[in-house]
Amino acid sequence: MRILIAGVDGYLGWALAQHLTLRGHKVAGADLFLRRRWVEEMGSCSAIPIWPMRERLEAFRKRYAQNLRFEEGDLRDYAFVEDLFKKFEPDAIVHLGECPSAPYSMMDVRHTVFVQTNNICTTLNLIYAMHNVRPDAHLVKLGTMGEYGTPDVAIPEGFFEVEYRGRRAVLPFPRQAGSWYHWSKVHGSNNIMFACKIWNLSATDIMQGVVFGTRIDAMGDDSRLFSRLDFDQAFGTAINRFCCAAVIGHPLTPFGIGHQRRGFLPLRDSMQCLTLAIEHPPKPGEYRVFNQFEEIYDISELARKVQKVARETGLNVEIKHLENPRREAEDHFYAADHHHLFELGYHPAHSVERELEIMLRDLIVHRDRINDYRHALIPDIRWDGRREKVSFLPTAPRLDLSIPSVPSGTRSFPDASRTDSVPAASRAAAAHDAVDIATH
Ligand code: USQ
Repeated sequence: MRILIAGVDGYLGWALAQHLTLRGHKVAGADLFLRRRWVEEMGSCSAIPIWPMRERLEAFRKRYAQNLRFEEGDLRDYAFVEDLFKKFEPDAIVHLGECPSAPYSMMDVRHTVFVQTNNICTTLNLIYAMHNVRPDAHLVKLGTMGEYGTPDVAIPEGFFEVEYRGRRAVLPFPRQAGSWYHWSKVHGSNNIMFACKIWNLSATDIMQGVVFGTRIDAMGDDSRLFSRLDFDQAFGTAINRFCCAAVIGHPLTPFGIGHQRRGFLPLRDSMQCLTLAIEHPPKPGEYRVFNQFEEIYDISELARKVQKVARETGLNVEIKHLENPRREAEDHFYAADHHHLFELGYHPAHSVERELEIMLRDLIVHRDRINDYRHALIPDIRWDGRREKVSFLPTAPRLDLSIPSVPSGTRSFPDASRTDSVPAASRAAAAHDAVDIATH
């Protein structure tokens, strides 16, 4: 298959180009290197050093015995995008060319407008180029589980059946995003769904959870093939930040009560899932939604996992809760379906602990580099618009036991009613854990 990756220089894009090439696909990529600039703007750097594109391409040629066709350009420029489609004639387009950061989008009006226009515009250009040049191609668009927010009911994969005033219909599940960035993804999803309807395009909208991990097997040992890994407040995701903090002895930082639940998946599984979606395209005119995550965890539980694996690796690190810079539920119901990818043959590669072990080993060698930027671990971008560093909380905040909770590490919820009845004992245990953390 001929696959175009929009945003090939990023955390996911660079790994995916290699994974797909190994599977025998012909890959081309485009990028404007904005991610490199955004992280610099955050006063940080990638924990794993990354090379200029020229060196990356050379290493790629050496390892895979073929060229990765690369074009530098702005996906907001329709002429550039159409030209790319005409030259490469893709069968599938993977859209990773967006600004992926909630905090970055919350900084001020300039950043909000940038993130929304960038993300909406790049998506519109890609769907117009599909319509005009490659109408039979398949768009694989990276959405986010964060489009759904944290509703008090189980989350289906995109659509659900509703009965209202005696009539039934299958409708898109309501989106309740938690940042301007997450809303930009909702707008992108709506635009793609509409394009499929009016132009008979096919698209898979991937609602991906929080990704973590330093490597995929395809990369081998050539450092020029490694993907970036960020740990700053805006571009570092929770587990990646915790692992970078662990190797420099910086406390792990759940925000607030720390019982935010999210779906997580390792980088290597993200590659596997994206590949499954690409290799099993939908029918013409079909807009389908996959929820892409491996397991649901709560942030404090993850911090404890990182702490445990770090201890086994000889690193002692404490967990200290930070004042939450975001406006979000800190302890809430969370259950989501994710059948589609398992039905296509998804097999999680490793346990979370095994993946954490690999990450910590990869990161320890860059300890000095991370330490030089340790200031980037403490957020100052607040959802109320202020720019002011948050403080450590003196003790871990306690759980409010009136809020229904679900067990973590849960995989699939075909029957939503199953998740509603968590025994009070589990909630009490969780509350006990919260107190325990404070004593570490
Ligand atoms: N969190 C902490 N401590 C930290 C960092 C984060 O408690 O040091 C909490 C956040 O408050 C949030 C949760 O962990 O409740 C996840 O935060 P995150 O920064 O790992 O992820 P998020 O901002 O949601 O965004 C990331 C990616 C984004 C992707 C999204 C998937 O940056 O591109 O869309 O994960 S999801 O979260 O499912 O929406």
